[in-house]
Amino acid sequence: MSHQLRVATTISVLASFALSACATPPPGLDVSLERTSAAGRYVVSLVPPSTPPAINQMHSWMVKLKDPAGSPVTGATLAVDGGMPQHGHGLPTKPRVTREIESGTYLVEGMKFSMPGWWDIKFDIQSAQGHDKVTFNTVVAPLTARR
Ligand SMILES: [Cu+2]
Repeated sequence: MSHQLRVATTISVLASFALSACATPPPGLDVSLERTSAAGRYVVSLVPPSTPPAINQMHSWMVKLKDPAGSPVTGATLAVDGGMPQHGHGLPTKPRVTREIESGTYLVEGMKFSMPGWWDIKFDIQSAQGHDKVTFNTVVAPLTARR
């Protein structure tokens, strides 16, 4: 093996190690797309894009809000936050809920994931039902890292 080739091999091994370390979520991570909010005021469903977005591709999600009896919650105000708990950084963008598409279904614009791995997505919810919070986990796969 030439010296040059050995260096290239070492670099690619290091790079793949860094990538796999970055993309290993904790075992048993709950990635369910429907959750009850912390105080039980809402049942929240997260609707990701039908095609997983590429790394660094701007995209939109939908959030559906229901009360515990199953009726859509309209006229809510939602704030979006999140990040990578294993890396200690937040979202690379400031996503916003821009409008209510239909009764109880809200559009979240400006979502972007800058690397594969475990991300959490948090919503702070305010409506006539009261204030509450919910956190979702999502794992961005390295295979979607098309540019
Ligand atoms: Cu990260």
